[in-house]
Amino acid sequence: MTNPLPDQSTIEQFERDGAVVLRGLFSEWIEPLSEGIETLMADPSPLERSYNPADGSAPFFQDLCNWQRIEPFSDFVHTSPAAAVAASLMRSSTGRFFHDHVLVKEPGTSIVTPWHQDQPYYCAQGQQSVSFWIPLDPVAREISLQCVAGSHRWGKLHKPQRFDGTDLYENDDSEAVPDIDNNRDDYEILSWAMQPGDAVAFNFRTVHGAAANTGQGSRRRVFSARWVGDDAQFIDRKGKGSPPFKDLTLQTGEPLDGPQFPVAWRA
Ligand SMILES: O=C(O)CCC(=O)C(=O)O
Repeated sequence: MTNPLPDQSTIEQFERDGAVVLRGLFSEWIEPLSEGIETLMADPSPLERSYNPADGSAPFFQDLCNWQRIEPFSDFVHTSPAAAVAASLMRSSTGRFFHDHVLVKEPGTSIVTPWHQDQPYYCAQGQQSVSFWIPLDPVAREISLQCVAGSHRWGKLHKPQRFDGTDLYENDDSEAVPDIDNNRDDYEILSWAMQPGDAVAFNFRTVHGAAANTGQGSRRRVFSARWVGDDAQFIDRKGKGSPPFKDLTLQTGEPLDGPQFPVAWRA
């Protein structure tokens, strides 16, 4: 492909809004990532956390941290343009992989992805971060990822909750995410109709969510790849975060380094 690196205005948009769409960046990765998701769904990991709606509608499959055992995911981490593009968006001299997350909303599922920020779920802190939300199916704007422009600069981390509304951490008295759905006019909400190969790049602090997959009549498979930059440090959030990284011996404030977090691109 031609030079995949974002231009200056894309980087500035990412910095200003906390989210930007990148068209066609991963077109060559649709087939391998689709194969990877098929392999994963046939043999999910212990971290699988799918939701089966009480109303009997279709499930919302989720699984995390599979890049080391699913070859196409590992290839993506090491050989796709993602690491270099991530570093460029973050203005970092390194693109360090944090983790992968597969999210498949089967047609008809009533599960809404509630508004949230990712950073408080993670054992990572730092300003340099980016998630690539990569749909492998066409996604209508109504059910696409939605991001609140500028929310990564609100200066606070809101209470993380599981997608079923339960608190992630015990005794967490942090502020809940504001009621965005009932006050949509107060916010600039960014969302895009997506084609396979496109990606939304967003900061770990950006407030985001997504509608249920009712009405579209087809699957909404997403491969999400999350990256950190030079300033990434480990943080112990005093609870089982998501993903729950086992076997880490890092202390709060130490660089987020180790075989689980490979540097896939270096200037
Ligand atoms: O795909 C979704 O429904 C939500 C995605 C999300 O929350 C994320 O990638 O952090």
